[in-house]
Amino acid sequence: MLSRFDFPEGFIFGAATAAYQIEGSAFGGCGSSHWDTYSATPGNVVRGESGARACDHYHQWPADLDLLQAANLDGYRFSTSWARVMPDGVSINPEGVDFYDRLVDGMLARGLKPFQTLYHWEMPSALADKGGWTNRDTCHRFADFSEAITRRLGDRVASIATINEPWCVAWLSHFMGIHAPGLRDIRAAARAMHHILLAHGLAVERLRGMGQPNLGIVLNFDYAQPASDRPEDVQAAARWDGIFNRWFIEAITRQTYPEIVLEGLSPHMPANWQDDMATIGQKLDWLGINYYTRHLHAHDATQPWPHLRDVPGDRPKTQMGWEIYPEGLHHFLTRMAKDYVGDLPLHVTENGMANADLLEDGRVSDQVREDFLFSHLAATKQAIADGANVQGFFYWSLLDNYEWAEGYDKRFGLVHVDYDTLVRTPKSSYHALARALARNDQGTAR
Ligand code: IFM
Repeated sequence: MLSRFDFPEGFIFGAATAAYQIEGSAFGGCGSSHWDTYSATPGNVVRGESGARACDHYHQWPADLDLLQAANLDGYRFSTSWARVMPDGVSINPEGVDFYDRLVDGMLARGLKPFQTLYHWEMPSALADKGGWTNRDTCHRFADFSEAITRRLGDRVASIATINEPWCVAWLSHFMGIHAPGLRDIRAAARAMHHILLAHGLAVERLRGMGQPNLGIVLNFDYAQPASDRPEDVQAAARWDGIFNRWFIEAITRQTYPEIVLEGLSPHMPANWQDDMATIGQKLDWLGINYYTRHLHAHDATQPWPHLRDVPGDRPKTQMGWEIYPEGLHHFLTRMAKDYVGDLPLHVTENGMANADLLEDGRVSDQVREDFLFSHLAATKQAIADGANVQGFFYWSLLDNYEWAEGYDKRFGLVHVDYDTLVRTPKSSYHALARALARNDQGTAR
């Protein structure tokens, strides 16, 4: 079994959450976001569930931070909701900013390094009404938000990520229609694919100008393999790889978009998009990598571009139906280092699994999550040995929480949450991780 001492000195072990998924959007003067309205529309979310109460972290945050500390974690990846900080998208809600101020101080008091994410999907409804990410102006409003919250927290956070998972923000939400705002429109998708990157670039430019250190972005990656060795399927996997895995990192590191994706998106891109590429290509201080699974792809001539059909793989699957494939994490850590970012610090900012966990006699036994976690830690360790400069690993998620379109059905937490009583129960995976991260009294060895 791996332990903290199998990783370089100073490696950060943490857990991650996001505001809408845990806080409760009905409290503290939080404004309406597109997730409040998307979930209020029949058919979008399992049982029409929303983040109105979620895990009530807005009130229970001290106990939740205690759980992080008791697990011997070094850092906490959290997000600051745009709709809570700026309920109408432009003016500040002092109560919201005060909440995050207390939260960050609470982390520091417990020896936890705060890793902040600026956008984990709470687009204020007032800005969604104006087109959200299809509207270029939203990028400038996002830079304003980034500046406002950083003026309050920037002196105490360890790092800031601009956007969480731009692929989900743009493609999943505007092309596949699975997340808010639920569009299935290639033109909206092309605009969002570009504007989310422009928002990132403008925010980095603004924060860098304020002297803020440790700026990065969190990209998600999906291991794309062809369903067969037929050339059409090989090309299909390459298209998916382009849309998911290359579009964002190539824009940031090379100031270009992959040709294989422009083949489909070019006619729908916003005018003069090329002029934004220098802004998008701001220097990063670190890169966050979220990794969960792989997909197999086949060519589907019956569908318009990108002509794709998923084919089920043969590995065991999580409660989400996602294949467990730790080799993919090693692939992306070493690929990012080799092809794109060299020695830039990398963090595994999310990795975890949903499981149909059962609370029995006050305990949750989730051996399958322990195996998942330690196999992905082993893949990370191997990537470090193979030259990737990985400096942190954050498990998704600390708590069972609101899994977006899946509502509260899918449990990703190290800690079980009873959604009726809100009682938290650490699972066996939590205890296994805490043991692996324990130090002795001198803080150096067990
Ligand atoms: O719950 C999400 C999180 O908000 C973003 N990354 C993937 C997780 C699991 O689906």
